[in-house]
Amino acid sequence: MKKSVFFALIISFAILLSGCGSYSSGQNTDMDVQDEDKDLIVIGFSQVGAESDWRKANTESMLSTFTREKGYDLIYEDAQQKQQNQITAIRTFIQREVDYIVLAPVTEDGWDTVLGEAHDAGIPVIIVDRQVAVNDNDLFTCWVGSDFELEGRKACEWLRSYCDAHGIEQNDINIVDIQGTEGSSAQLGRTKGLNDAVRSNGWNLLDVRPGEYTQAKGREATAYLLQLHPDINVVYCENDNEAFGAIEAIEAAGKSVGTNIEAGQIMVLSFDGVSDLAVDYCKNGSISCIGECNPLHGPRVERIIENLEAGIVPEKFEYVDEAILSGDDTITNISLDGVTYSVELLER
Ligand code: GZL
Repeated sequence: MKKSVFFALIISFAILLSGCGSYSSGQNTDMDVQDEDKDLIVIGFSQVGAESDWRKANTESMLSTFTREKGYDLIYEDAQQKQQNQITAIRTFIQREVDYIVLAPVTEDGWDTVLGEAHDAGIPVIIVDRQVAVNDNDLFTCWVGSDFELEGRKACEWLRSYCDAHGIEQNDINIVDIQGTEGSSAQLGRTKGLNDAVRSNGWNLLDVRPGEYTQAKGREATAYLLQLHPDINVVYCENDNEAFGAIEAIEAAGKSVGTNIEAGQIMVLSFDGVSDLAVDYCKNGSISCIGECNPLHGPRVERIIENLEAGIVPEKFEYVDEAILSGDDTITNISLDGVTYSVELLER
């Protein structure tokens, strides 16, 4: 038996025992690699976890793209939001001598050493979704994902425009930020988008609490802030699952969610727009505006790998285009830096 297969089995059992999810679309976890398996492109995919609807859709996009029938053996590892599990998975991929590593990094920092090991092993690393902050960008081949700061700026520009259209004074906005996973690109970008808008529009940023992109933490954080700040009129949730929790907390506090903040409703802003529930909430006004965050990176990564297989160098950074969603027709488009973005009206 090949030494690499033996090591793979030992490490795979260790990973399974550690509670991480593990999956392989190919058959090379068998003791002997089948002849036809030798032609498969082996991809090690380290995913953040399964913390949100967005993440599950992102995982599904990858699993449904990289199938054995299409010539791939995808080895998928769910890190359960722990960077150390991702580092362990990457080292496993290196030892299994995969052809490509795809990393969806939980946070930006802490990748130099292990990406250096992959680089030394000559394995191309494709970063998806959130970014990595490394001393040498040659440690990864390319990145594909969202412009998170632009997502935040667009949602805030929608709010600013909505206030103007309804005669609401900008300095009457009392907003709190339910942040995503601390140190992740999505959190850093969406938070910066909000903080810049607070300064330029004269809003009152009353408080900030971690929501970790989950419904439970979103509910807990919002309930806590409602007790501290009874004058909140906007809750800025850094993803939909936090927004679902925030809506529960607002309603449990005897208040109502909606766009009519002049009448005492609390407006909820959010990001992703992936689940039917989020779309329904947007249609009925429970969520006033969603900054779309597109999770379907599977085909994008496949195109990158096809290009690499053909010797074509991919773009170093590839940003995906994303919309602004609302069930309220007050604002039909917004402009930022001379670029106009239409608001996609979700009809009830
Ligand atoms: C954004 C992604 C974020 C989503 C959350 O691309 O990293 O992580 O907005 C997810 O829903 O948990």
